Amino acid sequence: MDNWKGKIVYQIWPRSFNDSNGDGIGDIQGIIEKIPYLVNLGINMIWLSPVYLSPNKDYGYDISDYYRINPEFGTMEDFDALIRETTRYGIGIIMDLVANHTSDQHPWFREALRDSTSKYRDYYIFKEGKEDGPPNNWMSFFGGSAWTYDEKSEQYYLTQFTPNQCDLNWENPSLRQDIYKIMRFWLDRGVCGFRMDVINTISKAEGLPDKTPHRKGLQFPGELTLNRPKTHAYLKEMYQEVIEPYKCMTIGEGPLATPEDVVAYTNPTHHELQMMMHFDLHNLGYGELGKYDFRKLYKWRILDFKKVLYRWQEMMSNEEGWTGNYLSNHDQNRQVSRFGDTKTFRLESAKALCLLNLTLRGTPFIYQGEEIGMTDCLLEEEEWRDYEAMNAYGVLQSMMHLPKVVAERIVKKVTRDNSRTPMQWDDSENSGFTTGIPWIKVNPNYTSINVKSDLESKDSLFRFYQEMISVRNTYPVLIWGDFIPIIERHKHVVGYIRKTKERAMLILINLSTKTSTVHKKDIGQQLIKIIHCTHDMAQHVEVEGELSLRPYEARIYKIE
Ligand code: TEU
Ligand code: CA
Repeated sequence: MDNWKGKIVYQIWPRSFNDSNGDGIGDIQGIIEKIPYLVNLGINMIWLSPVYLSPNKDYGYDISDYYRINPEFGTMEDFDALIRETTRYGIGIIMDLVANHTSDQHPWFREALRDSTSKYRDYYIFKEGKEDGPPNNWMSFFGGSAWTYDEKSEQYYLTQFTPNQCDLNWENPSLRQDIYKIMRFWLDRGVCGFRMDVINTISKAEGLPDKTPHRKGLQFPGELTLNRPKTHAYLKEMYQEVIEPYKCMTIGEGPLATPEDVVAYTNPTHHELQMMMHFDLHNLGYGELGKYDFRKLYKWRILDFKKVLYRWQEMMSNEEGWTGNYLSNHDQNRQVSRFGDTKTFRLESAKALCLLNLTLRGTPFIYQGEEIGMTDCLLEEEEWRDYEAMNAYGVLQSMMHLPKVVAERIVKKVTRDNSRTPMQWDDSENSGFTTGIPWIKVNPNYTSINVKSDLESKDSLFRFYQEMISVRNTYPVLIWGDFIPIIERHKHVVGYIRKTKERAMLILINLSTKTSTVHKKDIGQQLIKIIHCTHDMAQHVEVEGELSLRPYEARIYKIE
């Protein structure tokens, strides 16, 4: 089943990709229109963020029917057409499997509420409260208590994300069978596999105990709901029931998973998942309570970035784990805004980050719009759309006692809406995304940053992505090779070697806004031949024994 690991995945967040009928919301026909664009880019797999029926409290991650397509996005016929059309071009689709929770509008949950003796009551996690409130002190991922109150039965139910996303009880074997049934349904329709939403939190500690009870206030449950032994047992069962028989692709989302956890999930001999995404690069500069903990001011040093990167890459390489690598997605800032430079070196830094992602060990994920260097979008309060942001805005003021202006600054900086603004196709009104009123504001920089003008430019980022995809496909060492870090203490340049028995490649990436020098003796390789570079090499002069990299310059060499 290793064939999936060599794929290049493009993530589509459908609501903001392409609107075909002018209602301001991206849809499946809109995706079909853009298949030639994706074929041209060179990707061979699409991760489709949820398109199921959903009341959209968390934009599709709150599912009310796993067997139906949200009418905003189209019909089941549209979906079948998407599968047909992508298959023609050898592009596979992976669906988003959101199986830690359902929407509170899902029939299972409605039945659980209506009749507390129904079998569906045990599909969820209901519990009596304590005298002074919820059953325990767990904090939700989005801030506030992780419990929601049901007045009718005077019990609480667990909601680790929004209060409308009810955690499922994976202890219940019949619930697990229902999840496998959903998976088989979509696999039989022709999807190639699943990206599994927060799959590392499906098992909760027995008895649902308080986290560090001596501390006051809500606590993030941490190991009480993350990466538990039973999660591994459930995944092994899922492997037997669905993954192995269908030979499907599986990528787990693993917030707060450590390299050790990811090896446990993904080492092929364990029969669980093929790959997992971790959050450690994205969490750089966050305080210990997560992204709305602003105490480190979201600052990070290249050396910190390298340390995290090297630790993960080396561990996966040595222990046969496998990561899905990404620098942005629908939950994170745009990558040039987060890890690059949007002022002077937008294109250069976008290329450097592309070269990084496409030369790492693991499977690269490209998030819609990153191939043209889209940036974060400044949104005013009335333009915010995401629950997480709006909730955090309140929590920062009420619980952390921050003045409104400061809370507002923080939200604007880290809100997920930053990366959810519409795809910028051209410089016509609404960036060519819709002929109607877009559901969320279009980034005003669409007049200069858009697909059309990028393709017309001699410095096209899209073409750089094409080239890097083809370099990766030409040199399998970039996919399968071991990862060996070099120049570990260099303050600006990320350096590593990818190596198999047959071949070795050297990668150097200047992540800084300054020209930086690498001494040839420090890389320990004499005969190197350049394969690809973010910058024009023609008039570049280098001193004997040194490699000098311009701001955000990145290069791949073949080691002879
Ligand atoms: O994300 C899980 C997750 O860890 C995030 O909620 C993260 O804490 C947050 O985005 C940081 O800003 C997945 C989905 O990708 C996300 O869109 C959903 O909201 C969430 O699960 C719940 O389904
Ligand atoms: Ca539409």
